[in-house]
Amino acid sequence: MTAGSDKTFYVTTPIYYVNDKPHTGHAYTTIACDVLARFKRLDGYRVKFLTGTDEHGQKVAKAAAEKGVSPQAFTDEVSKTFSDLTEALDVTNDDFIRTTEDRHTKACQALWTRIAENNAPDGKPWIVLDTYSGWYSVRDEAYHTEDELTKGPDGTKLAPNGNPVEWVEEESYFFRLSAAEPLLLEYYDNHTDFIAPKSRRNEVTSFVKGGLRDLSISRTTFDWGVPVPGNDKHVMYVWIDALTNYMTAAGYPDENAEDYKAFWPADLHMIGKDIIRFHCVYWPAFLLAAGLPLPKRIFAHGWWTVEGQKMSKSLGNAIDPNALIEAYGLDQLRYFLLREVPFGNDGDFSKTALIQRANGELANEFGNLSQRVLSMINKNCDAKVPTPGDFTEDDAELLNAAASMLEPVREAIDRQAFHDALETVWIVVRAANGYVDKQAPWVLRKEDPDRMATVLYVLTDVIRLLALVMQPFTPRCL
Ligand code: ME8
Repeated sequence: MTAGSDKTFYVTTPIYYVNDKPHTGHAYTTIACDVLARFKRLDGYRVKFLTGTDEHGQKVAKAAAEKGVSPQAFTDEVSKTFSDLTEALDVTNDDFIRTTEDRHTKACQALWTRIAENNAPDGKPWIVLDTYSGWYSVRDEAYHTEDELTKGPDGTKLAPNGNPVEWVEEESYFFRLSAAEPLLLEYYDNHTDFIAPKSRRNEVTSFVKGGLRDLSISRTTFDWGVPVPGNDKHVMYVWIDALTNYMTAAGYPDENAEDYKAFWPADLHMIGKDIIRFHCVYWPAFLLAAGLPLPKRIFAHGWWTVEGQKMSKSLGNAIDPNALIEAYGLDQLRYFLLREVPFGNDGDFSKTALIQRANGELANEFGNLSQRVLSMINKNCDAKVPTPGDFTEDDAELLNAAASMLEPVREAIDRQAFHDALETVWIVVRAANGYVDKQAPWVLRKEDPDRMATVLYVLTDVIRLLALVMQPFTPRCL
């Protein structure tokens, strides 16, 4: 990291539901952000990388009640499973936020107050008190309209993703999301990189064009949440609370805080495609209403299935990343997840594919290249990088390929196209292996030791550059 660098980069994962057991889907998002954070640090940026746990809401209150403990005691215990995961994944987050922290209550209440003080373009306040009646999915902490619901096999009503819903009728504050519609569409139009990939951007735009309903943003039937300022009969709707975490960690509401000035607006919110509506519609609408800067970009990646089925606790097929790390190694898992599927697309997880990538590419291609070169240097060059003679055309070609790899990798990283970055690296790995075979330094050892020294020098330099660029992806073995 460059000390005092004025280039900053702030990247966030979603904050994970505290009472779920971490699985490989969560690990995927976190690893992707870690690669970005590590890459940017190496590239001279001052980085802030945030992850954490989402701890309020009806779902958590219910889970705590089932266990017979207070929600606070419950979250204190289970939040650890996610902070442990960051360690197991060797991720370099700079902060781990828990939404039950005081700093967060302060930020949520300040943001709410600021929105409540403002009027929408129609001259009416953004927040109004009314009554909500409708369907709510506790599992998703999301409201659904009647026409969005589907029917389960036994005739019960279900959310579009199959989760159960319950009827809710209570006094509630509403955020007048409908009044944000033109502001959002204008914002999307003027900021074409705001939502990525492009297919998601189109999806969001057409959703907003289809008309937005006002959003119920407080609840009165339970109290496990941030109290609404000025009316503590209400707690905030958990998504308002959750989304605000990104600003809490940057020091909000202290807009003079060093972190706030350096890191807000965030450069990137990384999310899965399941929570696009919350991040690309609600969150920007809240910030527009508050008159605060919006994050620069939101990238929604695809979804991993396991043998064609959704990865979930209820199906019992959620893959425990710890078990994969134990069986195959962390770097192998990190590499596989980012290499196997173009980032943004869905992927189907299989152990065979993981093994193939790890053995075929990491071990046989890169590992073998390094092993062959380094052991020859060890045996024949006194374990020191040899001094080269004049370079041939083949030498120059390979050196040049390695030296010009960084720019396209950097560009791919900025598009969150990890698969493109890795493919760029692998073109050089393969070229280096081709070069070893052609130059055959083991033959030169006897016939032309000076030429062998040059060949080994060239290869060492190429391996050095490869190792540097791979460090963010596979930080342990390289
Ligand atoms: O949604 N494939 O938390 P969450 C890929 N608390 N990614 C997956 C995945 C899968 N099968 N399953 C989960 C929440 N993910 C809210 C977020 S943010 C202000 C609040 C990843 O614990 C993916 O990134 O359900 C998804 O968006 C996230 O986990 C959902 O985590």
